[in-house]
Amino acid sequence: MEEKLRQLQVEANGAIEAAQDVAGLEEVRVRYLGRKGEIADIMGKMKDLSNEERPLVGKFANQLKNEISAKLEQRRRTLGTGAAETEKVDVTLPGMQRRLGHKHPITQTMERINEIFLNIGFRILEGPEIETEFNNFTALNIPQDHPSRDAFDTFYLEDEFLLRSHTSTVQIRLMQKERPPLQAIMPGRVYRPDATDASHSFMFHQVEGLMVDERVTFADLKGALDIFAKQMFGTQTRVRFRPHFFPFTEPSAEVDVSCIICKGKGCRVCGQKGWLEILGAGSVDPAVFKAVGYDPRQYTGFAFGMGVERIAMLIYGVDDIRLFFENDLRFLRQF
Ligand code: 2NM
Repeated sequence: MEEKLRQLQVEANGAIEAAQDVAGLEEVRVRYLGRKGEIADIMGKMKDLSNEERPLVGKFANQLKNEISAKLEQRRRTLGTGAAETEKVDVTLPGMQRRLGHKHPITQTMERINEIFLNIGFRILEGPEIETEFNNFTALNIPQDHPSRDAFDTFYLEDEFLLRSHTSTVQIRLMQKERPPLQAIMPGRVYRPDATDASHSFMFHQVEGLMVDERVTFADLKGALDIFAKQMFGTQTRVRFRPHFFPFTEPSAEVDVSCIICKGKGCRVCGQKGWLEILGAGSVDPAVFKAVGYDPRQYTGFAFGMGVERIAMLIYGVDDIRLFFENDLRFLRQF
């Protein structure tokens, strides 16, 4: 019986080496190690052996089982990674395409706005989102009883602090720190406790701008915004100023551009008007200059502000502001 086991050892080793694929190896395993295989057969016949012989043959049979198992495993690995059927490298296949990430559409829109103003001499400035009542309201000539100051329109924090409701706060900081000539834009996040719907979000982005020097006029404002509108929305774009009131500018205007969808003919996006409101603007009110310690007889200036989400929605044809903030990649990948 020992002789028979030695013979099996030689046979099994040969069969393992001869196997050409994983299926062939499996056949070898079944033939030698299977429940009705050669080794099981010998184990079954061990009851006929003498008491002296039985443990010796049993030990040898077990060793052989382990040996065959190990050799099968080893061979399976060489077949698996070698020149056999799996994992062949085909160098003629195209490379793996990696999907590149990209900037959020709001970031892209804000950077485009920034770039246009940078090109006509404006600096880009940022400031903190937690601000004082003075910087957010008082210095901007917003009266104590103005509705924008109440808790339905502003997020108040502890003490005198709040979440800024516009980036004009950065303009106040700039004017307190430096003297004219000044030319800067202020991009950033602002916060208002509006109920969320398709066109309102409690957090959105603004770009505001400021120019202050001796003899800056409303004509300079019109020139700057005309350049902006043509570069942002296309060279055929027209700009229209409608009189309005803001506490921080005098005179003030709401600024429309000819509809970027219908070019002014009237469509669903512009509500058949042919114009889209995109900006507020005006000449800086003398009261603002006084609040920051400038002499309003020496300096004049203009300021403007726009909402980045609104512009992105117009450019990309998005009809719900909430889509920008849900982080749904199926939406964001389109931009
Ligand atoms: C707007 C519209 C009009 C504005 C004015 C000032 C400052 F500091 F010069 F007084 N900052 N921002 C302004 C003017 C902002 O946003 C719709």
